[in-house]
Amino acid sequence: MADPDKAMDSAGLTNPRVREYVRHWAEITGADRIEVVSAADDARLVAEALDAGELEPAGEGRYYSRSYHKDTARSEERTIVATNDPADAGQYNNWRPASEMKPLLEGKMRGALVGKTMYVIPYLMAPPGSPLDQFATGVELTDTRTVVLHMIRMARVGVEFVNDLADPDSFVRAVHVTGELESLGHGTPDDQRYFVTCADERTILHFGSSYGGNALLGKIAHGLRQAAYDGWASRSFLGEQFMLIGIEDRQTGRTYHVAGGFPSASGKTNLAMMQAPDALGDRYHVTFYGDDIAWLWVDPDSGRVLALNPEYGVFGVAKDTNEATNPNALHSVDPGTGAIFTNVAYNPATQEVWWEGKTPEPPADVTGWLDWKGHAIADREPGDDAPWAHPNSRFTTTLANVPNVAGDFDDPKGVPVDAIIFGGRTRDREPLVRAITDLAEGVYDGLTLGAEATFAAEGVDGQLRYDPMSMRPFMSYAEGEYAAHWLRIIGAATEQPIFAHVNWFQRDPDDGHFRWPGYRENLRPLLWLLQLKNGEVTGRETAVGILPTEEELDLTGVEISRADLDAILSIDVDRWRQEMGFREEHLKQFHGLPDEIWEAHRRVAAALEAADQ
Ligand code: GTP
Ligand code: SPV
Ligand code: MN
Repeated sequence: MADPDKAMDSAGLTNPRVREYVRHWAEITGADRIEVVSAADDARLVAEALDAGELEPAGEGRYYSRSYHKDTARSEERTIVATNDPADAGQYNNWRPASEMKPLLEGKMRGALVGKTMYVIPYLMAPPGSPLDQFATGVELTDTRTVVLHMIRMARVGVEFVNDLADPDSFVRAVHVTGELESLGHGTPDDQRYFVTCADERTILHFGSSYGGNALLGKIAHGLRQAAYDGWASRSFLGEQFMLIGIEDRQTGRTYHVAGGFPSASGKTNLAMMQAPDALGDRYHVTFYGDDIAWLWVDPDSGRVLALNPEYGVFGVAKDTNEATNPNALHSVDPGTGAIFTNVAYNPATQEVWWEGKTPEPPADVTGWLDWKGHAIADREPGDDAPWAHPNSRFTTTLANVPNVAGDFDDPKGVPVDAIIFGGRTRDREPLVRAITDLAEGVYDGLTLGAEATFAAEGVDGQLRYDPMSMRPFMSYAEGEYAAHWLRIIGAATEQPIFAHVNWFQRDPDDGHFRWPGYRENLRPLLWLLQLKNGEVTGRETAVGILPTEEELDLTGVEISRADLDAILSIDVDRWRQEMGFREEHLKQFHGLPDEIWEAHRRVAAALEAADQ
């Protein structure tokens, strides 16, 4: 067994409570070696991972990794929030008593690191010095070197973040064990995987995966689930699955900030890395603050809602990322960036990577190419058109590599939020944008956010899989309380952000094409929204919010048909009336939902009843 004190002494880790925690888990896991890591260890760890075959070279200063084939995404059904109060159980958080889950996980982790190294990763989820610092510190313990390398890219890592805590005990205890992936019974009744956040004890215990959201505990488990819980328990902030951008208007010299919740794989990274369309690029510039998580609070001095991105990097979807859709994403993983690609296609001879949509066609010469499972493309049976890359293949890169990163992305004081938007993949009914000026209606809109059910067979036709504020997989306490907390936090601002629902994904029912070109063009409805907030345009009132008129929306250079434009700028009253029934059922599941939310629902329903066809 390792000597934890020796490892911590030599790394200069002095926080007595962290030392106690490391000793405790070193004993339970039986680790042979302990290594305390800092960001400065990156080059050495990369070299070790290359040597061990855990990473492969992907061109100058870039790396490739392949997962176990059943371990390629978060597993919502194996994810649990455990606390000591049954009242914390909600519709989506999969609540269990902490007294049941802690011993179970401890049992799985006991002896799991015999013969292995336990890496100790002290981290900070926030730019240092922010008003939310007390919620941002954590120490992840992991048995997996590539998890360390991802954490160094995705969070600020080093002993300096834990040594001088005002309260030495105020850090999240985040324990991760990958285990023996082949023998975990993925998807069987005997599934051994457990991803547990013991929220009221600020302890995270994840067993059975080395995939991003399951293994980089600073990100999803701490940055979202734990932060959402802490923000509520302390009545002080919101932790949300939000992107965060700046929009600079060079003509007026003003910069606006927009935060937005979109369910997983619904366009946050793409929106945050957006390049203004050519026709607007001289005047507007979009800057990147964050693409997956934002923490929001109210500044008592200015009365504004402020937001920051607690992360230090991007863990982005590779599929369909190309020069046209998202040049900034492509250049954020250029040679020399230290980027890591996971589960894309790889050519060891040329060290190239490829994914569906990177180019219109896959490389014509398939010599040397391996699909994401490591099988040679050249050996495929004729007609085998399985994707080369896993649909959830990802790239990992630090924020500083993102070409449009905001100059002040590292500023701990946060940025004032002008607008909060929600959007999901909705093939009909939802227009391009509808603005909402009332707080309760904005929160109601977030709570009824949804995306198309992935499998038609699972859902009622036209019914969404609701994903409140895009937090369904990350919800850590009961939804009624969650809604009340939103009203409380944003309601404390003296300058309210404007709300909006956006939809880039409406389709033509006949041939299925996207009615709106999306990607870079998405700036246009956002500019309209900010003009509406400034009183520069008035829009058109409807039962479900204010829509832009065609004249108000700057469409210079957009190629869109008359039929498509009419469809995305109008309301289908019949479909909306049907939707209100689904929403009612959805909201009824939440106990303790504030009256303001029900009143908002009834106002919208009544307006729809009164609306013309
Ligand atoms: P997570 O990292 O899972 O939280 O996802 P995300 O919300 O950041 O989604 P991301 O930006 O990675 O986009 C997911 C997929 O949606 C990608 O394949 C994109 O190409 C596609 N996508 C993003 N924006 C648009 C758009 O405006 N229009 C269309 N048609 N597709 C888009
Ligand atoms: C998501 O799934 O929403 C992500 C990626 O942002 S991860 O949670 O890491 O899978
Ligand atoms: Mn996400």
